[in-house]
Amino acid sequence: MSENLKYEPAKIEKKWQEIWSKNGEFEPKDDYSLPKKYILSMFPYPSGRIHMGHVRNYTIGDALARYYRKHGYNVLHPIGFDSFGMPAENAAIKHKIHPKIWTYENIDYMRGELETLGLSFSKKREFATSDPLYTKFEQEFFIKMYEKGLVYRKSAVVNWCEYDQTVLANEQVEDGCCWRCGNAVIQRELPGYYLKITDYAQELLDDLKCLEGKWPSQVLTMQENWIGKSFGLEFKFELDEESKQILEDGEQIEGFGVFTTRPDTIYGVSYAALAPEHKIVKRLLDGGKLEVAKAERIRKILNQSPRERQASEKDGLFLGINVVHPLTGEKVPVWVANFVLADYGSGAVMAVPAHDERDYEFASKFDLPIKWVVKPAQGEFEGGKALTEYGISINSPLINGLSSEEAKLKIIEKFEADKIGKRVVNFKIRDWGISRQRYWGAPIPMVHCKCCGVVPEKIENLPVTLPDDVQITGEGNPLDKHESWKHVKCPKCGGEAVRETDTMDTFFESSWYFARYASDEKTWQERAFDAKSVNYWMNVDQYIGGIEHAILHLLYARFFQKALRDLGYLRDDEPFERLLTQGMVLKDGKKMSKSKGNVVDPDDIIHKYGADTARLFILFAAPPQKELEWNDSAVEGAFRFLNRLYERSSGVKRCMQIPQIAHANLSKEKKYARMKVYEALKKSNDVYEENFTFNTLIAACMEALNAVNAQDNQDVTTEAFFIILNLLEPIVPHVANELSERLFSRANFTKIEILDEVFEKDSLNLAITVNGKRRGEFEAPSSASDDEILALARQSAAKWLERKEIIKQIYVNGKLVNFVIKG
Ligand code: ANZ
Ligand code: ZN
Repeated sequence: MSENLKYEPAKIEKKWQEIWSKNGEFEPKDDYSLPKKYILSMFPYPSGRIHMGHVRNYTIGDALARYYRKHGYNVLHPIGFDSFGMPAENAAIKHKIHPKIWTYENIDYMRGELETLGLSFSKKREFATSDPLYTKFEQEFFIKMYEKGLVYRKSAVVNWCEYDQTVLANEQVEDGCCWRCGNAVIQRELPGYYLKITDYAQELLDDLKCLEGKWPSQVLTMQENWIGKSFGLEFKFELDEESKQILEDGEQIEGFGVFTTRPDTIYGVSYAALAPEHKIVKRLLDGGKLEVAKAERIRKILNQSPRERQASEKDGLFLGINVVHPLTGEKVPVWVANFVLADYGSGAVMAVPAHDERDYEFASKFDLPIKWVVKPAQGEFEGGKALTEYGISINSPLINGLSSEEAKLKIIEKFEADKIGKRVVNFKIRDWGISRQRYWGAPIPMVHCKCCGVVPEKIENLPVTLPDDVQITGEGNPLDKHESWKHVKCPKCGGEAVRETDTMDTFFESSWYFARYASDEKTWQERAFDAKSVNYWMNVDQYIGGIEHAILHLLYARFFQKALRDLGYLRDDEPFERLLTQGMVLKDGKKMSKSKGNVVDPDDIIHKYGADTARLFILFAAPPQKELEWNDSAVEGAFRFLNRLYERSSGVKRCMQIPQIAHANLSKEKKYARMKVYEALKKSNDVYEENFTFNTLIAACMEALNAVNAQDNQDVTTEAFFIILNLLEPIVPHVANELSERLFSRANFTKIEILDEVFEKDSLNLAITVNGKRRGEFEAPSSASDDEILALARQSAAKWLERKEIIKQIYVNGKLVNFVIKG
């Protein structure tokens, strides 16, 4: 063959990308009778350039998509852009560029970058979440949810930066200061819209069971903890008479409720603790019932976010009031404490320092009594800390000797019988506040009317779009200052009204984009989804993304799926059938990041070696779930392998199908080469469909190629190329398609039968044991008779059998020969 077989990635990659694009090879088909696979990598934020994390994410998804396409599936493998959000506004402030322009320029650039990687995305299904057509249906969902009571408006305490005039997410508060301007963050009550994710708490928890074995167990545990279901007792502490008088001022306060998951420890209560926001604390503060210094300390805690309080030392003080223990009648002092959360349970706790760590820390600091009411079920307790495990009740008249489980139920029963408390279930998960005082987001489609109050925009008026002419300074919300946009007619009475100027949390957009891809672009104009196609494609068969989304995004998306199902838009209960969380890309042991200066730019790698090398390295360097350490010489290695593959292909016969080979007649090296090739083939289904250990498949292909290079049979080489190119096509699609076109006219790519004969061994490797002791091994032809094998064994074992009497010789089929000897 005289063809020039120099590997020139730039040339062939461009060529194939154009062919794929021209033929529309990656567009999903509308034939719903075909078996389908929906493969989805999490869509990117258009920050400007793609990074190695993207390359990893999209290469994994692409390999799967290409694999399933080869195997006859109708594949949906879409991409889009999660394009609303803060960075666009920050760019606007810094570079005086409009967020929209910045965003869409970035999208164009990144789309080009993704194309150079040869990713098999559908082009027709691409969208950006800031597109008005996307906003339109997002607002429709918001209104439908509002009408159903799944969206509501309330005032709540939020992190507020006075300087920037905006709410900050917990993640944007650094050491109590605004991450952007550095001013102190305060806690402020602000009205906003909330999504009732708590309505779905139980279902979100229950359905985690269906995901077992299909999602990483770590993610399931994180979601379970976040939902945080617990059951226990709620009861009311009565204030004693004196305390009632202290609080007497307005509406009578008789006592307060507490929630405990450990009613079995009730005899160990040594104080009660209230959240600083508790109404009793407020009453004392407002009534001037506390010393100035005490009031000051409480106000300081009030100004901290829950997160900061959690991070700081336990703090609090005695409030000068007492309650009565419901079982013993003892006097229990009431404290205010920074570790009691205002919005969990009743915002108050019965404190049992002996058996709760936080109560213990607090009691130790303030010298409060510690009463032991549980002992370990087995062994001794060494003390010096709280005994938090379940055990056996002690010092507890009603329940002495019972296990903690039994005691818990017995106390609940008693409280219920006496009508002084009840069994309750609590969830940690909170409703999702989605209001943001920002410009670059989807406007919340609500109108405030003087007469009608809060009114949803009419569906036919959607989308409510952003005005382009705004001043973005970073102070306050530009929408709030845009008079002509803001003032509208009330959708209900036609009177003077004002638009809601808050926009939605961008997690709102990423909570349903996967379902949007499942309808085609013609549907998008008119409806959120086309029922037939969305029911065909959903749910996502394989979702791929970073572990950093283990809770928020994945939980919100699960919630949306269920809420949209109940609104009649979708069918499935869960959006993502299987989830793969990819590990981070590191360099020198650290996450690649601009600030650490250890970034490797994908563009540079593609420019130097081509996309196939980048893809091969990324999938070869580590299993996808594990961290991946960047390694320049391994990149070189990947490149060299592709060169070898390319050069070696000159010895391959051009043909349209796998040559027939008479295996038995081949020499040892040739048989070995075939075995290695078929070993790789045998592995491949598991790799692509089950465990995603692409690295082992690539290694198997490399070994196979080496074995092929060590022999010279053209049929064996041809067969090897046919198979290896098939196996590697999802990973290095440009090289594989190029060679396959030359050698096999791209004839393909059907399922290749695994031939058993290539795994049959010519010779047996047998062990020799003498009196049960292993002495060595020997080789015998597979075709040898038992007698021939024994004869061979005697020869090989001559050293140990010399001048000995053989009493018995036993051949254990295929394994070993044992000699029993005397002397
Ligand atoms: C007494 C007790 C004794 C408790 C004991 C624990 C161990 P989970 O499981 O997370 O639901 N608690 C109740 N409301 C609280 C609030 N608003 N802020 C902070 N802590 C609160 O936790 C329930 C337990 O957390 C409750 O059970 C209560 O302390 C505390 F040996 O009551 B426990
Ligand atoms: Zn009105």
